[in-house]
Amino acid sequence: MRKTLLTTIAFTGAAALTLSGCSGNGNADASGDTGTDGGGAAETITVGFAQTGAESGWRSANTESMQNAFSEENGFELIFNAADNDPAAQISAVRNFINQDVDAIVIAPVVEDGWDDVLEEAAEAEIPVILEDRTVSASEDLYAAWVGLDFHEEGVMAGEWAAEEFGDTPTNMVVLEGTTGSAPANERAAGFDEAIEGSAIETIDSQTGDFTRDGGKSVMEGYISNYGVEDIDLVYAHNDDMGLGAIEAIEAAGATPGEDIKIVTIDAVKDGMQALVDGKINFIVECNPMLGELAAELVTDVLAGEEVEKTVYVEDQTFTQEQAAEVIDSRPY
Ligand code: GYE
Repeated sequence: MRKTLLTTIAFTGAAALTLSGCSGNGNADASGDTGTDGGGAAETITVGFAQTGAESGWRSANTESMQNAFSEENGFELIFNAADNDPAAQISAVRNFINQDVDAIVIAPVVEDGWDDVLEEAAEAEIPVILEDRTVSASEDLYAAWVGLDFHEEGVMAGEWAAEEFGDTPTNMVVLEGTTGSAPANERAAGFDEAIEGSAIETIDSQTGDFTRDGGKSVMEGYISNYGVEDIDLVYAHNDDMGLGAIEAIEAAGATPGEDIKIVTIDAVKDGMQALVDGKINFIVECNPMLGELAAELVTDVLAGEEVEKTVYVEDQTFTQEQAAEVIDSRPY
């Protein structure tokens, strides 16, 4: 599998992109103009960033990381758009960036499908596109590079924990899915299902909570009223925020999250880690949101005409309650 893993340590240094494996040839059409003038003095690089929205703690940390990396101090002018998780609004934000003739466009795509036309328009306008966080189903030739996480592997790690925890004990699981059609929702579901194959865990229901705390809470309330707290053993939430919403619903129903109903989530943001330390969540798979520096580096390199790695994966880890207690105070998000 073509894959490059970067540990969190890499975020601090300029050495972050010491990569191996397949080198993308970029995209001749999408390589665009350079961000420096002939005389050597750096020109400001104007970047349009189409963020998904502000649905979760992960997203806030990711936005902050991007804003810090694409700062004026670092030679960027960042035009920021958050699409409120609306795919059509996000595509029109990208069209606006093309009309404004920005130097480069960075997208955290809400959903995987539907990108071909606007990515072709960017290529025609010779504006390189770098994807961060989520992936698209469009051809790799339509963007210069992608940096993010291995969502499938995150699902596998969550599922392996569940299979280990419940073993052969018949277990009723409900799932709180991320945004329908998004890469992390698709891949975290598939990875988890693979890992629990052959176990006694049965998925009794699976619905989207849209990666939000409110969404997780109201879907969980529905599960509780349909099945009763006593018939639900395990919640798999595709992110911490939905798990935190589920905790509220479980407590409101008079049950104890983490004991009566076990919870496994993905992200490892502050509030999720606190709930893990408090025993309300049982296991968390990390999803590192600090992608700004790597994205900025890719933008700079692509604009300079350098060959960049097409696919840059950042490594994730997992946390038990004890591990969370050890690191919670030192984590940046
Ligand atoms: O897990 C979730 C956020 O795309 C990896 O989006 C990201 C996901 C993250 O809303 O909290």
